[in-house]
Amino acid sequence: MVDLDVVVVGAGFSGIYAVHAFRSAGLTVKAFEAGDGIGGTWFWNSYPGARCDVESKDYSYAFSPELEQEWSWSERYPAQPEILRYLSHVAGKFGLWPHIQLNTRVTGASWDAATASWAVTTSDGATVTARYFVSAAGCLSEFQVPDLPGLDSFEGPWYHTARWPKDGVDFAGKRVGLVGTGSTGIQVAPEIAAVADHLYVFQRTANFAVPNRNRPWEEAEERAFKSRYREYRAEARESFLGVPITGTGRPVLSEPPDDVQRLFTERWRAGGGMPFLGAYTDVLVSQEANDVVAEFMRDRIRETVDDPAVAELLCPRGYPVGSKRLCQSDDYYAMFNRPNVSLVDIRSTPVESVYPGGVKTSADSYELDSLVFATGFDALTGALFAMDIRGAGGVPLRSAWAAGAQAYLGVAAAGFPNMFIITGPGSPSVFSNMVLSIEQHVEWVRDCVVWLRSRGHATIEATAAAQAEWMEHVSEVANSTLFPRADSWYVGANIPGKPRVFTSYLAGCGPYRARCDAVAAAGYEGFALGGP
Ligand code: N01
Repeated sequence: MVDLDVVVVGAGFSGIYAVHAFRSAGLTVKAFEAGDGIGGTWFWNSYPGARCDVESKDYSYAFSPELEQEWSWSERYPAQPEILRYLSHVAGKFGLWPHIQLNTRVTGASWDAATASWAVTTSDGATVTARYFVSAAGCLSEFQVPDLPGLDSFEGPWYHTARWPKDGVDFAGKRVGLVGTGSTGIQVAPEIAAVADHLYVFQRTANFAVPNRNRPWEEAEERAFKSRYREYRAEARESFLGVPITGTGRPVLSEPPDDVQRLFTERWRAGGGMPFLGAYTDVLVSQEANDVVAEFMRDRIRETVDDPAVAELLCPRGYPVGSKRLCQSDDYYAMFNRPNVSLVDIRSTPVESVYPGGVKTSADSYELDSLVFATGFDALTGALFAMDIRGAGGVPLRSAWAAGAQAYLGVAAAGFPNMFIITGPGSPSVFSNMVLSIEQHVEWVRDCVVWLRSRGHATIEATAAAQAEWMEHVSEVANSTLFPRADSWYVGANIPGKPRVFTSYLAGCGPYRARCDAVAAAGYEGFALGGP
């Protein structure tokens, strides 16, 4: 006797929607969530300044027209607390709370061929069995703290942004060191600088950031927008990034330079990364085109930052703009004009150690009261490997993916029957509006399970051949772009020893959806189906 139809790991955007979707299809489902609240990435990353850089109207569920009409976002870009309120509202509205078990981490899952089910173990010592095992554990869940010699000896408190204390941190009067200048570091830095005695930003790699131009969402604007929300969502589904963007449709290199400067200036003033990088067709495929954008952005840094030496240090070099995740901020660069902020170049003078009173680089020592790490995540595979997942024949997922993650359509792995990964490696996932991609995956998996039941199939498993062909295609598309050129978390370069594989599908959300639908329409082509 199997306990449930579906076990879901995690209660972030994907887990919450998965619970709703499976329940609505008449399946029994339970989600296990390690946190003491729902929200996933938005639950854990509660650092000051945490805000989504996809607009609220896009970064929200599309499955319920009633929900999208009744919920009002207060700002163009949603801040972390507002996203959590939204998700709580969703869980309440659709009656999901009874099906989510908080404070419970999934520790392992083993496939049992005899019963065609998964045995899922949890941190409370329980085991539950289910026909289907669905990971909604997130792409950026396993956070990374650098292995700095002497960190244990540091006398002050230190924090990682992905485990921020729920009661907040008071930096007033403190000398704070911040390590990490990615999307997170760039968001948290101005908040710390506003209250701290002094902020030292330890920068290994300078990052490109476009302005947000965040602002309140006015009622009239909201009303007008909501009157055509359905049409907008339909456009989003077919779009490249999961957000409708109007580009020129022309390569930057074919345009008169004055026109290029004018258009970039307009888009810089309007704010937002997607419209900026999406203005021309060749920016992410041609280094020469990319250089035009990069230089435009470096000029904006130079005109914002007063000290030319600091400005030069903040100017990113050595990788194409966009090939590391483009950051967004209205105040990061200007923050370096404050007298209480210093930029420390740890590329040329690396951190050697942490001592009880601070941080020592090869050039200097910095007396600090607190340290903040915004040093990122073991992306895409980290959360999956944190569980002991064993597929057919007891093979661990870690071994199956030792040379790099492999998943057919980014949703199912050969050797792991009846297991699905929401926004897994090989899908557009982190290169798209995540909420849209989550909904697409969850709905595809739900429809698949319903179909299997209607046909009396007890099992489904991606074939090794279909998976290999898909990953080859993923890599071919990636290699036609500039993305694999940067040492980024996109290729696993931030995790020592991780195989360097680019595992996101870059052909766009619309074409990807069409491919998934075609696979389903062909009776789940590329999957082996088992009998009752
Ligand atoms: O992490 P990151 P993140 N010594 O990996 C540095 C999403 N997100 O948390 O580049 C010194 O991007 C590292 O330096 P380097 C978004 O998808 C979205 O900022 O490796 N430095 C880098 O500067 C994003 O991409 C939003 O040289 C070390 C930083 O730490 C993803 O989450 C907001 C180091 C890590 O940057 C992850 O962003 C926040 C070391 N040993 C996050 N190790 C929005 O929607 C690492 N670093 C706005």
